[in-house]
Amino acid sequence: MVTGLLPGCSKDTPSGPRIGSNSQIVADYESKRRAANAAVAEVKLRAAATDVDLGGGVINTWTYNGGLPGPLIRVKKGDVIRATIQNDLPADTAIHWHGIGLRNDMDGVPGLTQDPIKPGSSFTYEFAVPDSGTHWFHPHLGTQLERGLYAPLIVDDPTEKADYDIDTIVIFDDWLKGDPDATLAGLKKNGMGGMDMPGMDHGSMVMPQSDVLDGDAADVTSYQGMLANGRFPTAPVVVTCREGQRVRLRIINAAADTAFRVGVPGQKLNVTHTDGFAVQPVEGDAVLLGQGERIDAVVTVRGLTRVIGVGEGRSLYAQVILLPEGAQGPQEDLAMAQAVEKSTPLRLSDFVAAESVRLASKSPDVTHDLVLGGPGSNYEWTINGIAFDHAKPLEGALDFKPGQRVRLNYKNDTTMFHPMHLHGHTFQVVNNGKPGARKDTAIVLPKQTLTVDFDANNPGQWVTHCHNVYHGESGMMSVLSYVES
Ligand SMILES: [Cu+2]
Repeated sequence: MVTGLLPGCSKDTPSGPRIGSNSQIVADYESKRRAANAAVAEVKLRAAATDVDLGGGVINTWTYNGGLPGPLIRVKKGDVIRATIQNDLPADTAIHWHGIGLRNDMDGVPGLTQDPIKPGSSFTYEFAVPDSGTHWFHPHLGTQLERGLYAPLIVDDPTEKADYDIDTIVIFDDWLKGDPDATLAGLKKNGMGGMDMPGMDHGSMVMPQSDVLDGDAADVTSYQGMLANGRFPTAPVVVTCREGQRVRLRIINAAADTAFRVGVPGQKLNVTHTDGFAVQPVEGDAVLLGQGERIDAVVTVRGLTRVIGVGEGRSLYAQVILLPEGAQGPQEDLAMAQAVEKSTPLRLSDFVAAESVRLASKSPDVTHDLVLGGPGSNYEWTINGIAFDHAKPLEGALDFKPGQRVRLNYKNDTTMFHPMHLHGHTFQVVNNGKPGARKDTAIVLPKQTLTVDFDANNPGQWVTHCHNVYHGESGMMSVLSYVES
């Protein structure tokens, strides 16, 4: 932990012209990253309002290609993705490729890395995919993620040793009652305190609390239920398996305002990856996923096997069922969900990057502090005292040069946890001075500091922000900018 520095400043901060997303330097790095014979995956996406069956009623919401989740994109490490998105929404949009160390001008941050894609128009993203893992994509704009615009992006590494029989993607989400923009407007109008629906009386309402999150678990209480792969727990997705099969679960938290405690009752999870990067395998009864985080874990099919995610502080759950042929059982089991709710999840400090993906040992060239603050009287959430303004994104930007080892200290000065995400890079958590997990999103607990290191090997301008959609949209976002050496 670094002390004695002004928030956001570092005595070793470099200066020089900033490298924007349209810089030739960004294109040059992509040329080096992209092999001449790289396979190109052609993807067609359409964002539009569609009817979706959540297994508890059909609703009309915004989706990719009519599905919730949207369509899986699956490629190999080193491939190129060429994805054309047709925007048939009544609003601007863009796509952020969460977890991919891609070229900066394809990162999908309107106002910083591209112009928004207007209704009725299309845009083609094209980028090389340098790293394998369990990733996903979604808009980085307003509350659109909360409406259901998200989908998995799996990058396989053909050289990886596979110690499992099949893999299954499990995406957890929280499903709001009502309109996300009205919910955000209600939060801004009423400030803090869970007054999420205009006109609703929250006088006696207890806000969600979580022991493993050290306090407040959420800001919005008006959730209809939790979803796994787009379904409520009463009508879950059932994956047909064979008894005894080892299943690699690729678990993604796509929720806006909910952390999930995920477990498989009756057995341990053998965690192999955090945010797509290998860790030294570790076993636990459950894992905790903040918004935007992913975990890969191997389990064994033993009769009807439930993958359960309980929304922290909500007493609501969702599940995917692994079902051997011929096995039967109740679709719902509240006792099983309660067992997961009471289980002890692995902590961030339990994970250590595998040797193969560990950063070279090196002391930081530049250190930046990011003090997380809020909420203000109009529900502003801040980094270093600044609520991010899309009209002037570089206000408070933090600089470094290509090739530098950068250290970030996320200092949480609030009473709530924040799942902080960094675009375009996978950092390495610093655990009491020792190497921790490689991740791109990590929970910063209230009144705690999370220290992470990364190598500045992907020039451009990248946001780091809270992946609680309501916090990110209310200002908890900042730009990290490369400057020319
Ligand atoms: Cu936050």
